[in-house]
Amino acid sequence: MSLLANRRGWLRAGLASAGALVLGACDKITSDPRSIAFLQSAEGLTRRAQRLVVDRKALAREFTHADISPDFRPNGSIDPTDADYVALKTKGFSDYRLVIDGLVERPLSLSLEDLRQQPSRTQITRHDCVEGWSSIGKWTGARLGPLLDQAGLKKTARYIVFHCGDTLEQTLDGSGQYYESIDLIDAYHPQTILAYAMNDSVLPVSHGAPLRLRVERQLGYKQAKYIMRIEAVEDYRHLGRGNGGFWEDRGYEWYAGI
Ligand SMILES: Nc1nc2c(c(=O)[nH]1)N[C@H]1C(S)=C(S)[C@@H](COP(=O)(O)O)O[C@H]1N2
Ligand SMILES: [Mo]
Repeated sequence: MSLLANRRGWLRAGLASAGALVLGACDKITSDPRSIAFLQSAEGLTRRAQRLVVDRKALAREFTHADISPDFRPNGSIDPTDADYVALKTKGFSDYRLVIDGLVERPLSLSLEDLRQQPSRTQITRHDCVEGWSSIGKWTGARLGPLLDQAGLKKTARYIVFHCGDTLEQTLDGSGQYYESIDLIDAYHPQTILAYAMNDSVLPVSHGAPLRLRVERQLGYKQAKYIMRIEAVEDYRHLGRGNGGFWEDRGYEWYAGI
């Protein structure tokens, strides 16, 4: 089993007991051999899982302008043919509204201009696709955390779901529409943004116009493009085929940490 898969196992174990988690109460575990026995104890397991969750607040590496890939590869949907999306695109996305609803006190409906007025962040990061390629790009967008605070998450909200405008696979039951979900740790991570610009230009259609997610501590398939609606939920099992995302419904891990 790969180190990454193992890490995810640990993390799952940690999240399963998330009710008992106190973020920030992170004890250092050294490479002292005496701590190995501790690690294997039940308490050690909890501490280690907890530490990995705390580590999730760390920033993803950022790069310089010189590192930007001249040919950032577009992948998956690159020009959606869904009628609603085509209608928006034809009008230059002037009718676009991002809806933020679900378990929130104040549902929001935001135009692109509204989104550009929000607290923003720019970052140059590496995108890693599970297919085995990486590209470095510069992203600018509205930080997700402050937007969720404006909407006011209800106490029962545990996940943030991104409903996309593209159907990646034609299925009879509609389960081929792209969607993704993240937890609140990633939603409030400072590098988690709703990007409307890429490499200092308006986000192109191939990369998810008018709005796409950048959640920099995770793999490519979590980076939802063509975001139409953001929904706060308690659980995601009622969506798609129940696993929290288009690719998760086809066998990929829900937590795709890097
Ligand atoms: N809506 C939507 N989002 C998506 C996809 C997609 O097909 N549709 N593909 C995913 C995958 S597998 C990757 S690697 C990245 C590709 O982003 P890019 O086109 O900007 O390279 O988008 C992700 N987000
Ligand atoms: Mo990907």
